[in-house]
Amino acid sequence: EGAHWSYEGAGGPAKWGDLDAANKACAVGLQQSPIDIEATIKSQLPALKLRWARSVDTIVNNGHTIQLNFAEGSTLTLGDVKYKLLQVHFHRPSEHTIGGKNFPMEAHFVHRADTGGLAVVGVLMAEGRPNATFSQIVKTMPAAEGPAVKADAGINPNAMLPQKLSYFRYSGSLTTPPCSEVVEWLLLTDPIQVASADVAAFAKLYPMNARPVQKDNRRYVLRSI
Ligand code: B30
Ligand code: ZN
Repeated sequence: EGAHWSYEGAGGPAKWGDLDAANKACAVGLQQSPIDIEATIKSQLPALKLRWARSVDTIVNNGHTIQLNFAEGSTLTLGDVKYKLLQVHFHRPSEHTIGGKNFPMEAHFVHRADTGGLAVVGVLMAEGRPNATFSQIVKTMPAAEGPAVKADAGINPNAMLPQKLSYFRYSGSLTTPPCSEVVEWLLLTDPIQVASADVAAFAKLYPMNARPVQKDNRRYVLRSI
């Protein structure tokens, strides 16, 4: 686990590019994430075909977030590309901003294709009605950094999706070192609601684990119709 980077101080986002030769993209990449979503282009985009099973395997506090790892068997199909669901993890506050505004949290469902390309489904999290699945995650998350432990079999990733799967799409990067520019970002337009007490419990472990927004350079953001 890359131990030296952080969200504040000497190992903070402004220094990520200098910490390791492998992290050059963090400093010089022109397709970095996250970004502020402002002007978008309405487009006929493929539907997000999410076929997620209750295949959550382990939960881990890895020192920069809480992450749930999935067993084989959950997929995302986008047009004719098929991806496997690997993991979901959380950021606070949201990494993507909408018109300059962030949300209390953001979930990242990370998928990988056989070609190595990643597709991350981002879900913005607003405070409101409790989400039973997120409550279950918060209740069982390890308080200290350590090894992955078996996750509660009841955790259903589908219950952390809004009703409508409209999305913003743009080409970007991992939001953590090495900031590799291999990510097709699929940020859902509609947030989910979670209990403010659950956000507060997450914030006790991770008060701030969001990279600042990056320049869009020559990129456009598409919005599904
Ligand atoms: S994100 O969705 O852009 N925030 C990775 C995947 C998705 C994002 C960021 C990073 C990733 O796979 N990173 C490499 C693996 N990690 C180990 C890990 O899973 O937790 C290596 C590392 O960062 O040092 Cu920590
Ligand atoms: Zn993330």
